[in-house]
Amino acid sequence: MSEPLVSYELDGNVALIGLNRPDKRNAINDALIVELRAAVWRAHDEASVGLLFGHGSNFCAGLDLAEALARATGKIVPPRKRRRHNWHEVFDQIARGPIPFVAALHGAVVGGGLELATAAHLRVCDETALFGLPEGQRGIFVGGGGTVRIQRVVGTTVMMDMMLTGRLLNAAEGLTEHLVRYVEPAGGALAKAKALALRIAQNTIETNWKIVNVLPRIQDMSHDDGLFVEQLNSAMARPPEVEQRLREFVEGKAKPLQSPSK
Ligand code: 1HE
Repeated sequence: MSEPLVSYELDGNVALIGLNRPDKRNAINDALIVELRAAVWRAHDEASVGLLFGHGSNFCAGLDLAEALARATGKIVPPRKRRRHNWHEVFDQIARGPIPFVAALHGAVVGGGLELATAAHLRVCDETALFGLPEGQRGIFVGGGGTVRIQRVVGTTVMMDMMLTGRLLNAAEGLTEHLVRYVEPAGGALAKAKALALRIAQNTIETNWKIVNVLPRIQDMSHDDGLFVEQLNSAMARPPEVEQRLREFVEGKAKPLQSPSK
């Protein structure tokens, strides 16, 4: 049997989801999207946090250009279910599903690879990471939610530059432009992402759900509507676990907050 295009492993309550086409730099073809979709849905069912990473020397080289060419020249027809299984659906289920996702990035994080990475809620890279949007050079356009998500992360000025010139940003630039929150030495992104995922998994499932679902929606709202939705969410009935956590703090038994350097 051939290797899966997406690996899946449940480590405690963290779902490790690995793009697994290293010989093609984890380029995303239709078959990979179908497997990624299944992995994300499975993580929703059984994990508290998802972790995306790439096998081999890169996170992801974006759209499979060979398959795109074959499609453009009529050599292959898109699967009938393509519309329902497309990138937007899967990436949105990462970005606005029930659990947070962390992405561990290294090597090429380009085109659709960057779109996938920015669907995750927290991104870590190592020093080998290179971020780019080479769609302009390939004569195509972003199609995995990049205009919505990447533009929001880096701002229009930076995204315009990345798309018009196709220039790559290194890890330090990625940090400056908020593509990542943490930069690790080469080879260190996955371990750091796992540590972050484990920490996030200690939050209540309800609060994590609110963080990843309420924040982006409030960004789309007016000031007034945003405050109203915040109030609704903060006033929502609290499960018993919350009472216990509040009591731990009030009784001086809660763990101190993490120091900023960690
Ligand atoms: C691929 C792809 C791919 C590699 N589709 N096959 N993405 C891009 O424009 C990026 C294209 N890729 C690259 O620029 C480079 O491959 C990398 C910088 C990512 C890595 O370089 P390197 O030297 O390590 O690998 P390589 O020798 O270029 O590639 C190794 C193999 O992977 C080779 O196949 P092989 O059969 O000759 O061994 C490459 O053809 C294959 N490969 N990248 C197909 N992308 C929904 S809209 C989203 C739009 C986009 O994503 S646009 C960005 C597309």
